[in-house]
Amino acid sequence: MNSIKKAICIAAIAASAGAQASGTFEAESNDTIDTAQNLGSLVSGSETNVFGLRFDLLEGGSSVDYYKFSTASTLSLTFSVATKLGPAGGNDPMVGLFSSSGTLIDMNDDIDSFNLNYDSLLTRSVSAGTYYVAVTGYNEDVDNDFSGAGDKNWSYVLSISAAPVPEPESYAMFLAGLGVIGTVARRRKAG
Ligand SMILES: [Ca+2]
Ligand SMILES: [Ca+2]
Ligand SMILES: [Ca+2]
Repeated sequence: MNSIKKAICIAAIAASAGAQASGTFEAESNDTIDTAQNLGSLVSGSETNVFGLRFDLLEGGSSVDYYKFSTASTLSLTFSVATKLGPAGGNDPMVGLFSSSGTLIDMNDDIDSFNLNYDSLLTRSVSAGTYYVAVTGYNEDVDNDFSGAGDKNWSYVLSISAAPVPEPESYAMFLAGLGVIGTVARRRKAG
């Protein structure tokens, strides 16, 4: 392992060790944006997990589950919806990110439908503000349907990870740093 790789590894381990993980259970009724469950303010390095249910037999069980959160700065957010049977081709969740006014910003159905992984994964940079994330099931009759129809009768874990979005200056410094390393390496080779 060369020193650059080592430095990157140490940085990655430090970043993961610094993550603040928290967990909670879905609270019914969170079936509309107006009654969304509040997950609070997300900060860089945090990981928020929600254990939720989408079962016919429960009150509100086949509705969309809405969660509300805010961010105080620009963040790169990763939303993952994991079901027990998703990777085995059983359960089929969808995840959607909505603006404070309820407009769908972005969504994901399947991580990899070709390999029968029907769980959901979405990464998106957002500026400071209030947002909603919704979990529902894939509806084979209507594309991107967040009405609550669609696949159901499964439990899920919704995970939201928040990471910083590098500023343009950091990119410039990073590239400058690589340039210096390259120059040193070339000099060493030449010498
Ligand atoms: Ca539910
Ligand atoms: Ca619900
Ligand atoms: Ca899916």
